Amino acid sequence: MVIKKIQIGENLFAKNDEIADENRRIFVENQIFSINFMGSPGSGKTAILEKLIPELLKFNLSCGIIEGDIAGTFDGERIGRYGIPVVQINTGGACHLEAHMIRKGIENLPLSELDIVIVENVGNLVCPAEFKLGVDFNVTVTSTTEGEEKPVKYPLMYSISELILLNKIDLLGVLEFDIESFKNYVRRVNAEAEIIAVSGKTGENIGMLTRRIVKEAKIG
Ligand SMILES: Nc1nc2c(ncn2[C@@H]2O[C@H](COP(=O)(O)OP(=O)(O)O)[C@@H](O)[C@H]2O)c(=O)[nH]1
Ligand SMILES: [Mg+2]
Repeated sequence: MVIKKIQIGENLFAKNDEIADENRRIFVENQIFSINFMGSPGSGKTAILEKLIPELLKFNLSCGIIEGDIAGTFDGERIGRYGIPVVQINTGGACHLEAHMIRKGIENLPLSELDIVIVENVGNLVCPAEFKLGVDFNVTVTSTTEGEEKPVKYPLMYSISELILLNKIDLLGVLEFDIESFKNYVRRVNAEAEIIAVSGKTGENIGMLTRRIVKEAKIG
């Protein structure tokens, strides 16, 4: 019997990378700075975007958002209230966005009018990190309620991120979460990434996050 071996994983990633490279070219051609927000469900990705978007608008940077969820339009509706273009993508079961889904998002955004495109990936601490999307900048959103050690338990996402946001710092008083210990765990998997502690509820340090994004957007 002849056995035919098919490397599904490799093919899948190669095709994805090809589309991701094309996405990147489209972003560059349109002079758009593109960001991918990743993190667990409930870490506060949408809440941070809700605080960040008005701040970016104050810098006259126009934003478009691609919302990724397995199902539903909750987050698209939350972001839509800010009067900016939003595309909601439902993966129908997949735990992550892939490059071809971002392409669909891009096709449905007014790219020539935008300076920044922010993707909110499907809430998951593993899968989204495995699929390149073709963006400039990866952000992991993690929150104080998740525990300090998550960077070493789920290293890939933290290791590919340029920026790590520690969210829900307004809850520090009621949690046993040690920020220094969290930063040390991050350093074990990523020596370079900047870490900014924020609150998507009170808006604490969203100014710092905004300045970092504005700086990157101007360079990029
Ligand atoms: N106390 C507190 N709650 C937050 C903060 N950020 C988000 N939340 C809450 O956490 C829950 C999940 O937030 P959401 O933005 O939907 O998270 P996502 O799934 O990562 O997009 C919601 O109930 C938010 O109100 C924060 O900084 N502090
Ligand atoms: Mg969300």
